[in-house]
Amino acid sequence: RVRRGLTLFFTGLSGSGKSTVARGVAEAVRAAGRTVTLLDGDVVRRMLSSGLTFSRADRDLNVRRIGYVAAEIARHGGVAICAPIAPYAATRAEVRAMAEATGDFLLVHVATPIEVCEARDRKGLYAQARAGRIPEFTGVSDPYEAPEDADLTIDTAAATIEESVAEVVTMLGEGGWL
Ligand code: GGZ
Repeated sequence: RVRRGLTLFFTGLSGSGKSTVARGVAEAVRAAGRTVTLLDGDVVRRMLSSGLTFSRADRDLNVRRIGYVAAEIARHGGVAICAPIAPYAATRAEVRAMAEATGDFLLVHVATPIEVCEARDRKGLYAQARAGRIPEFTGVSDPYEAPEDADLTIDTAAATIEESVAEVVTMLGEGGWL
C-alpha cells in the first residue's frame, strides 16, 4: 500500500514538551512501519541553521528550511516530524502551503502554559531571559502567536507524555496515516 507523505509539525514554547512528544510519536510511527525523519529544533539549529540568530528574519529562515526539508521527505512518501518553536503564524502558513504541495500537513500546537514551561526551566533559559541576558526570548521578550489552525492541541501540563503521544498517534491512525 502506497501511503501519502506527511509533515507533522509541532509548534510551542521552549520547555512545552514539543521535542519529547515528537520523539515518542516518531518511535510509534516507525513501529507502525513508516519511514520517519525527526527534524528536532536542536539538531536543525546545529546542522541546517548554524549561525542563525533568534531575530524574526532568522527564525523565519530556520522554519522555512525545516519546512522545505520536510516537504521533500513527504514528497517521497516519508513522515517528517518537525518540532521548532515556529512562533509566527504567517511563516507556519507558508510552511503549510509548501508541505501541502508535496503531501499532507498536520499542525500540532503544544499549548503548555508558559508558567509551566518557565517552572520547568530545564536549561535555565527563562531565568536568564527574565534577567535580561537573552534579549529576544520567546514568551518573555519575543512574541509567540498561538495557532488558530491547529489540527490538534495538546498540553503536557494536563496530561502525561504517554497520553500526549497517544493523542497524536490516534489522530494519525484515524486519518489513515499509519
Ligand atoms: C527562544 C531560544 C532562544 C530565544 C535560545 N528564544 O528549550 P530549547 O532552548 O532547547 O528550545 C529553544 C530553541 C528554539 O529554537 P528553534 O529553532 O525551535 O526556534 S525558532 O523556531 O523560533 O527558530 C531554546 C533555544 O533554542 N533558544 N535562544 N531567544 N528559544
